[in-house]
Amino acid sequence: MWRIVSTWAFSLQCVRRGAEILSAGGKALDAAEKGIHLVETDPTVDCVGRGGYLNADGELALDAAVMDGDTLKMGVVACVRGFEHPVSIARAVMEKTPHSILVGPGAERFALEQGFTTMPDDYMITEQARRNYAEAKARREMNGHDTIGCVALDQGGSMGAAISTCGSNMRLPGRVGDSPIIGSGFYVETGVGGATATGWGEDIMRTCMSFRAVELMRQGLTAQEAADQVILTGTKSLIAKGLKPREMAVAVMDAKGGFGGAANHPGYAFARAGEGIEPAVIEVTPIINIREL
Ligand code: SD4
Repeated sequence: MWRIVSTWAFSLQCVRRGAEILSAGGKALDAAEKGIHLVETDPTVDCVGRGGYLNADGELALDAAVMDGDTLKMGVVACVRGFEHPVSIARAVMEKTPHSILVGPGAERFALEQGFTTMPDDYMITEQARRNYAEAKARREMNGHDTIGCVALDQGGSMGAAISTCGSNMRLPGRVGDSPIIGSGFYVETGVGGATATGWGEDIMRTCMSFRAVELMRQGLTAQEAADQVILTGTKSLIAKGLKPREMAVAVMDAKGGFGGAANHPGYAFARAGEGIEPAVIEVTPIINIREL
């Protein structure tokens, strides 16, 4: 039995690629990483890799992570510039170093040493990204959606997770969101489950959303129950502290291959596939709607 789930409708391409790998007997982490490659390269996805949102200095700095559910090892890179596949640099951090996280110039130097090639700005930064930047700058506004996070379960029963993002439009240079933060943007443990988050990183980090979803599955909740609960309680916790919650959403999978997705806003969907389950996008009805609070 194999399964794969990932955030947002545009990740159907990731799920399809992952499904090919998993159905042929490939590993969970390979499916998640190789699926995410397609989205990192796709210039139309505006919050991942090439074509992603620019920071306040007009630079494209990327964050990514991988986690191996068998070993609980992870690899993370943050604020790397000029590389098409930060998710694979993150995997090299996990596999080739004694560390878990490399950031900025150190991560870029490591990537070059590992043989990753840099890509020029005129390939990585699209005209649309420059237009988004100019508009957001004029409005002095930070915005942004569309991180890809992916959890996979392979035929050997192993689980893996991976995530890749540029973060929000007009973020301060050096800003890192939830995506590459263990337990916030991603978490997976073979035999228990995996989760990945998307949305307003500062809020997702406050509630350690992905780790909490996995802990709920350890207690016996299904993926869908865990997804609903972390979004609901996370949103309510922020309200109880006097904060105005921003958009948050998750894609979750339990160790039995059950899928879950939840959001605190309309418009979220996740993609999923599995043995005997055709790749498809599942629209999510918000479990709580911040726009109506
Ligand atoms: C971040 N959570 O950097 C990411 C952005 C995101 O959908 O998920 N957008 O805060």
